[in-house]
Order: sequence, then C-alpha cells, then structure tokens
Amino acid sequence: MSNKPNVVMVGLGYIGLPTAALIASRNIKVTGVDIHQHVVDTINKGEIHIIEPDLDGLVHHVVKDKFLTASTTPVEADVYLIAVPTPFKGDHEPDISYVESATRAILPTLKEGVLVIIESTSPVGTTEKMEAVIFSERPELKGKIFMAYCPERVLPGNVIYELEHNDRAIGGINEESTEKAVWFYKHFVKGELHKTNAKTAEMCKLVENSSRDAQIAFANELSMICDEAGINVWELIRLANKHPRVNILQPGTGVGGHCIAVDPWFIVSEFPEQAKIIRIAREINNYKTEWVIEKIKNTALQFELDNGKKPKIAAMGLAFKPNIDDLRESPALNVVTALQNTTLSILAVEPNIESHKTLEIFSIDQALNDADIIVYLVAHDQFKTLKSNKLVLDFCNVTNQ
Ligand code: SAJ
Repeated sequence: MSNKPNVVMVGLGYIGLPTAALIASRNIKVTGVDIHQHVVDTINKGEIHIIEPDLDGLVHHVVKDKFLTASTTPVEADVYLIAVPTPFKGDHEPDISYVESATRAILPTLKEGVLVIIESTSPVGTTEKMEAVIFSERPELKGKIFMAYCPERVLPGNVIYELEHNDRAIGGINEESTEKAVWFYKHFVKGELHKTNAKTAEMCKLVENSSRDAQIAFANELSMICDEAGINVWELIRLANKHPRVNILQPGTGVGGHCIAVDPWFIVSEFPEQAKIIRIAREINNYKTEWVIEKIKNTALQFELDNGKKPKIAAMGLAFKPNIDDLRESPALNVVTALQNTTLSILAVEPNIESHKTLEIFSIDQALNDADIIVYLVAHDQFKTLKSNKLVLDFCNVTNQ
C-alpha cells in the first residue's frame, strides 16, 4: 500500500461526508460514493446537502483541490469505509441491508491487501457477517484483505472537531486488521486510537448510547415522580449532584436524535432476556413524551374550565435538542404534531429554522403575545431570558436559568 492510501467512502450522509472531507483535507484522494445522484451532484459542485456547522467550507475546499470527488459507483482503492444507515425493521430489529449492499457494491473493486472498515452503527457480529459475504463472492481474497469495525462517536453540531479529536475504538477481524486500521486513522485522528476486536468495537458504540439513554431515563423518571410529590426536580437534581459521586442528567421532553433513541434497541433485539434496564430506559424516555402531551392537554382543559374559552398554546422549540435546527426524531416535534391533531390551537416556535413544510412557524414575540399558555419543550438559548406573565409549563428548565 502506498504511503498515502486512496480512499473510498460509501455513504455520504451525516457521518460519511464530514469524514470523507476531513480525510481529503489531509491531501488524501477520496472518492465519496452515494446511491443518490443529487447528493453526488451537490458535492461535486463543492456544496453540501446536510446541515452541519463548518462542513460547507471544508467540502468546498477539498472538492476544489480535487481531493474529494463523488460518484454513484465505487472505484478501486486501498481503504474502503462504509458509513451507511442502519435503520429498524419490524419490531425494533436492526436492518443491516444497507451495510450489506454497500459491501456488495465494493466487492468487484477489491484487491489483495485492501482494508475495509465499517463505521455504520451495527449489531454485534455485523463485521464478521460482511467478511463472510466478501469471501463467499471472492474466495480468492480469503486471508488477503484486512477488515475492521470503527464506530464514530461525534456529536451532531460539533462533528468536524469531534471527528478529529475524539478517541476511537478500533476492532479488526484479526490483529493485523486492527493494526492496519489504526495506521489508517492516524492520518486524520488526533484522539487516542484504542485497539480491540470487531465484536467489542460494535458493542462499544451501542453501549455508549445505551448508557446515556439509561441515565436520561433516570432523570425523566425522577421528573415524573417529583411532579407527583410536589418537588422541583431541577432543584433536587442540582442538590443531589453536589454529592461527589453523583451526576444525574437533565429531564426533558423525551430523547430524540438518530442515535440514542435507536441504538439501545439493537442490544434489546439481540439480547432480549438480558437487556432489561436498556429496554425499560427506552420505554421510559418514550413515555416521557406521552406524559408531556397529556400534561399540556390537561392544563388546556383546566384553562378552558376556568376561563370559558379554549387556550392558545405557544410550543417553544421543535428541535431534538437545544441550539440546533435538526428536527429529525424530535420529541418536541412529536408533542406539537400530537397536539395539532386535537382541537387545540398551537403556535409553533423554532427560532433556529425559518420555515417548515407542514407547520406554520411563529416568531417568539408573536407567540408570547398571542398565547394563553407558554410551553417550553427545548432549552434553546433564545428562550432563557424571556419573561411572560402567562401560564407557563416548562419541561426543560429554561425559565429558571
Ligand atoms: N437529553 C436529555 N437530557 C440530557 C441530555 C440529553 O433529555 O441530560 C436528550 C436531548 O435533548 C436529545 C437526546 O437526549 O433529545 C440526545 O441528545 P445528546 O446530545 O445526548 O446526543 P446526540 O443524539 O446528539 O448524540 C449522541 C452522542 N452520544 C453520547 O453522548 C453517548 C454522540 O457522541 C454520538 O456520536 C451520537 O449520539 C451518535 O451518532 O451515536
């Protein structure tokens, strides 16, 4: 393998594109592969099709310098990375068909000595399954290529920085593969590269997000207990966290995003007997969103009884977490959608977006002015200094800061 490898990145989404651009920024030739022609065309123009701070400038630069090109078909390379989605099918079972089709797509271009790395969040055993796919179609490559699993662990909104600086767990199908993958990541990662085997690396990714999910579930459960008990949950958590070995996270509208609410199911579906806390944490966090909806409906009902008219409700925040514009898998959006299916009148506010395809977006001022009840669903910075003498339901502790 030459000193600077040629790279193919299959999947140019939220992880694949920033990773491809970062690698290309080290003057390494990267061919980004995506099945969507419009994605390929956009990138080849030096533009991007996703929202992520600092990514547009980086992509523009590496495309202009010809280190990154996009294509719908893979080419020959030294290193192949797979970063395609792994959605659910049926009852929360992981669907690895995209990983398999990506593997099959690169099959004809593989040659002796190449390194194949899967980055897609995957159920335990996926790398070994893909190894079997490759060797059943190309038996002559048995023992002659390297394969590893290396999950990304970047925070949406801070992807470029974290891709470069976070530690990584790297697990090969054998030791030579692990070593080869470590050599490769050293080209662009400044964080520590931790060696393990493929299965452990696969499980590591799932466990990281399950751990966070379970901790958030604990906070959400506390919030519902405190509501019954007449205790301010935020004060309670602040006080409990004064203990040197306690660190309770923050309750909210529920858990959203594309990772934490998804990955724990990969463990539950594979290990249903053992994965008890992991399953119940998922259920609690989903239930918290239902609980919020009920709370708002009951408050609206009481308002109507007291005032003889239906209230207008300002729903403050639609994103899946504070200070981003990403509405995918958002519990706040689920709350608003559920309330819009009732007879209640909802003024949706999301200061980080200008418009939405189905919802009318109101300005903060208009919503505060027109609404009878203000409901805080996401702790955006823009909400922290707002004052109102209306009835307030704060599910994310934005009014006490
Ligand atoms: N949330 C709470 N309370 C908290 C913290 C978060 O309710 O105290 C909610 C957020 O509002 C949001 C959800 O949890 O709805 C998830 O937000 P997040 O910021 O915890 O995580 P993500 O989904 O943006 O990114 C996670 C990260 N994983 C971990 O922190 C363990 C990130 O490092 C992963 O790379 C990413 O998942 C991924 O791609 O898997």
